[in-house]
Amino acid sequence: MNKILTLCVIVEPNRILLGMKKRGFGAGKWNGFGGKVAEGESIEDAAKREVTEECGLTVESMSAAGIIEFTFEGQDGILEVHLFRVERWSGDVIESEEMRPQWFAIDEIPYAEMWPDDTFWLPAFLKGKSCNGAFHFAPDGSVARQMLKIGE
Ligand code: 6U4
Repeated sequence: MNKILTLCVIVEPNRILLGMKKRGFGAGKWNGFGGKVAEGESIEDAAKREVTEECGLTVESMSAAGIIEFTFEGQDGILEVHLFRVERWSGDVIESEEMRPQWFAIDEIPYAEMWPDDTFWLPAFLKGKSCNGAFHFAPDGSVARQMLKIGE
């Protein structure tokens, strides 16, 4: 079964806000903000809710920036992750029980401590492109197969 997830990237011209996931899926990795879409909730509302829950900010405007599907060797199901570029936000960054947020300079993104697919799509995303694709993970957590279509 497909699980629908959101991933919001909060980015300024020279820096990006990432969160250190403290528990659950992806713990120990720096990531954008997002999570599962709740029943009856729109994907956009879910994305905005997760940003506020995880780092305290309120999304004022964002745009859809692609969909990436993740599959895992030996596991059924697809994670369908909807990417959003957060363009305007308000409020103060606060640490949550789930995430420790931190700003990183664009040339100091900690790719080695992120999901390994991020090295494929995040550089294009940061140039304002949309990213659609699929990544299949090997049991050791590496990317076994991938395809990516970079848009405008
Ligand atoms: P709970 O613990 O149920 O509250 P929830 O916050 O709803 O969890 P969670 O933490 O499972 O959802 O969300 C996972 C987050 O990780 C989503 O933002 C999508 C993101 N994600 C999943 N796989 C990813 C991958 N391979 N690369 C990436 N982000 C990924 O960059």
